[in-house]
Amino acid sequence: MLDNTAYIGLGANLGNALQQVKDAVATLNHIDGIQVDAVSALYRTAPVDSSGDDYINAVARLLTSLDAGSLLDTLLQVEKAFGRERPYANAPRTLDLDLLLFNTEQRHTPHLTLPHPRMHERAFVLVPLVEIAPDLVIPGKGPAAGFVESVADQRILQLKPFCF
Ligand code: PH2
Ligand code: MG
Ligand code: MG
Repeated sequence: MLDNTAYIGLGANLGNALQQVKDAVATLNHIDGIQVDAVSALYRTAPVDSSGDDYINAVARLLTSLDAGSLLDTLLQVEKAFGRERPYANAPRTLDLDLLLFNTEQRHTPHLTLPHPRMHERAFVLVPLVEIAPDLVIPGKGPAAGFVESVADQRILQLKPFCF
């Protein structure tokens, strides 16, 4: 049963970033125990605490039978399959899949912090997230929409609706 609801952030700024983000959504939807329930538009965004080209970002809502740890492992496997390398922190990447929210879980472990600790500070997460979940509340923080104004200085451009 797909009893859990997760939100993930997708990002890429190396190779054919736009195609990789689209292909990643299709790949996730094909995995047993994961169903992609909604995807935001694709966005072009300025790198935040990072270098290289502009990013392509999106946010997806997943329904899943996996627990948070297994979902995280799966996301890391998909990143690897898309050629992800980690030469240094926040290096340009072919694909980044971040677990933002898992149900209303709050946890802080060495491998996984929920909600994602910086999600409320980043336009490239908040804007696509609020697009697909306007009333979403970030556990321990408050309504996601309430943070959008505070990231208005971060450049983000909606590219096109996502079809999958
Ligand atoms: N991801 C980061 C760091 N900076 N900037 C943008 N615009 N988009 C990202 O996905 C991104 C970032 C760390 O994962
Ligand atoms: Mg990231
Ligand atoms: Mg990541």
